[in-house]
Amino acid sequence: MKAYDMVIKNGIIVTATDVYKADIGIKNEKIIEIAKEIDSNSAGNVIDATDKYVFPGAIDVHTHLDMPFGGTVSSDNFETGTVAAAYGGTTTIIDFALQSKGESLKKALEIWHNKAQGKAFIDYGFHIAITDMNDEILDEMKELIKEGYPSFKLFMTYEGLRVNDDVLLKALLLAKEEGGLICVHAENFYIIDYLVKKFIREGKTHPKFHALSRPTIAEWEAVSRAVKIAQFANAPLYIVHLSCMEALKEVTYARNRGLPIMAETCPQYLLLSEERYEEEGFNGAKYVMSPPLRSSEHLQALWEGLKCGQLQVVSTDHCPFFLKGQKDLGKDSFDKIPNGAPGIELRLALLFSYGVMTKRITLQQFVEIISTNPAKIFGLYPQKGTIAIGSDADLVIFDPSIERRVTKELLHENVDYTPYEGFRITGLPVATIVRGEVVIKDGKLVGQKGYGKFLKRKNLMVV
Ligand code: DUC
Ligand code: ZN
Ligand code: ZN
Repeated sequence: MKAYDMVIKNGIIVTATDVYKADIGIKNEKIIEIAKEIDSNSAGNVIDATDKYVFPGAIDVHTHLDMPFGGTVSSDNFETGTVAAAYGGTTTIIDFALQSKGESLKKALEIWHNKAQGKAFIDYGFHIAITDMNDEILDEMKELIKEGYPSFKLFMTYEGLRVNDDVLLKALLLAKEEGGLICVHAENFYIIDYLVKKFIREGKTHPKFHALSRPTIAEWEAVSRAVKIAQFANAPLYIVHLSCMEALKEVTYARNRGLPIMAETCPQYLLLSEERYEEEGFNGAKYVMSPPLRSSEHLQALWEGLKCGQLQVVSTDHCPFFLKGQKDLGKDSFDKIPNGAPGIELRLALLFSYGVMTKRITLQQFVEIISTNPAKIFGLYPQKGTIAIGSDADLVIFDPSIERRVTKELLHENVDYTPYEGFRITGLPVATIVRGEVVIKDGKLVGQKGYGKFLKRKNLMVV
């Protein structure tokens, strides 16, 4: 019997705290040894990682695969979406099981488990998006936290999905008591509703009016309100896809006072600005997402927020829709364009190229933001999110010398465009390993459909 199933030789290991050269020995899905030199004669598989970084598998805590939304369904399912994620170095996703009105949370989970079952190439967990709250749902939340579903999302906007402040307060109080975490999509519904109706009345239907109907003050107000309700409840709060500097200031102010407020941003809010909505014809629809893209001063502020640790995570909010056949549901009016954009595959390459290479963040911060913090916040640490003895052998071998220009053809997302077309990237994953199994190697998919397993989560940490 071999001492190791796999040995990764000569790589530069990067964790949230360290950068060092060592070999990694893997057996039965776990890292069992990290040493200067491991004898690879006793290994089933040897991967040479000379001159390459070895990162803990990246964790994307915000994806929408196979999600009914805006009159259609997001175009990546748990097969295509997890393949694209794996190509990009992501080894775990946490997707959203969306409660339908009048249905239980367990029903939502059953539906989402069926969507994922037998399809995923990488590991996955579920947050539960609560759209219809009552006392039974509060009881269900309690149960589900114990069963490995400790995080819940509430929408403060979107007709049909949104909840009022009383629901937010009840959910926060319960999560505080039971060890769960409430996540919010924070935008003010009434400001948006007023502006959307006004623009439509005035015949302003171009995609750019999507952005103009969701000004930063709508996000700022909702983030500010959510933070204050969390403060009253003495509960931790996680703000998803934060996009503007006013909202960041609210988070920073709260954190500086010691409050357990956490926030993520996404590559689109760091790298794409509102001028994109001016692209010719209907092309601005590619960027119709919520919150919308902002002006360049906001992008700058978000990078600062990452650098200073006021933003703890970069996720993708991957929610792809084909430009032809889906986004064009809103050809005649921006409010009918399904909200969302693809991004699951390029998160590491973009953050490495535009964050690490430009020295906006350090290599260790990069790992913290894409893997360690997501694992800690959402109850996967130290099983995932680090390279340590006993942790799952989820690893990304990353070649920092590869240079590419992004084209849609380079990617594996099931959608007909990428918002990052033409972006220059430096560094790409050359191998993605999930629990000791190679899923991607040298640009080829070698993993097995259905290998990805559902993850129960517990022991959430505030970072
Ligand atoms: N925002 C999007 O752009 N798409 C999916 C859901 C969301 O909140
Ligand atoms: Zn959202
Ligand atoms: Zn989302």
